Amino acid sequence: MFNQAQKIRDKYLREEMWPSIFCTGCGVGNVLNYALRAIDEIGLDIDKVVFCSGIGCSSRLPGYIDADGLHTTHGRALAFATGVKLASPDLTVIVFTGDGDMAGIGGNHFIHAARRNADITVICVNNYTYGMTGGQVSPTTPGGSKTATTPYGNAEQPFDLCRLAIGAGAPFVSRWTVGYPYETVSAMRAAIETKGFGFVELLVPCPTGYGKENRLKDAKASWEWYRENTISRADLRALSPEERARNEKVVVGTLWQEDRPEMTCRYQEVVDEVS
Ligand SMILES: Cc1ncc(C[n+]2csc(CCOP(=O)(O)OP(=O)(O)O)c2C)c(N)n1
Repeated sequence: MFNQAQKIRDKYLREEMWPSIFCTGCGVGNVLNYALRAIDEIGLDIDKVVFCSGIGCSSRLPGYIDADGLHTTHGRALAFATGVKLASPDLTVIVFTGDGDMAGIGGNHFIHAARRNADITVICVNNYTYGMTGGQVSPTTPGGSKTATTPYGNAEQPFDLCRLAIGAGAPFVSRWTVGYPYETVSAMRAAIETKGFGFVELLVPCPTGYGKENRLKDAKASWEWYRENTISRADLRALSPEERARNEKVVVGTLWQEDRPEMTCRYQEVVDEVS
């Protein structure tokens, strides 16, 4: 395990960027670890990978990777990523984004990128809050949760990002928490290997921005909450119909997989037809 961690560090990280900006107990570093392991397992040439991100703690991830990256404007990572893919279809394009970045200010880009189905991988770090700016309510904050801007509890209903992605046309959709390392690495691999819009939502603790308002003040309590409040698809299937109907836990697993025509190929077909 140590050798593997050392290998990932030496091969992919920009050590001059350390220490990271992440707080104690934050799960964003784990997301980076899992993504790099997925890339390593596939055997991608890192010089042929472009990382795109918007603005937020999670969007800082490309800066730690010794590879080409676009740290863009808030909510616009998917527009940049689509442009990179259209201009250079041979590159692997991976987006790191947050729930605020992708589903708040970037919500419209999200649904249209899924609809267009360009061959990009989107890793959305859902920490239920705007972490970087101090823990405000986000489009995924659970109902009733306290945040800096909902001190009496969030009265709104959150987005289910995976259902949104499926509805908009994404051909690969998976959700995990950072407490499932092997499953997350596999899901990231599958998303990268999908010829089209591969979406992985990761539920990630933010003890500083979200946890402190919601009685998950330390890292341990935050991490345990994610384990206790999620259930895998396999475990859900094993329940009786009555238990399944009563389930209130967040379901994790690969939620959707289908083949759909990919955007850059469709464009190439149009070009070939008219030229
Ligand atoms: C146009 C614009 N509006 C607002 C901001 C302020 N801002 C910076 S990060 C951020 C929220 C990021 O939240 P999220 O994407 O969930 O990332 P996290 O920090 O939680 O990882 C906001 C609102 C900005 N930088 N640009």
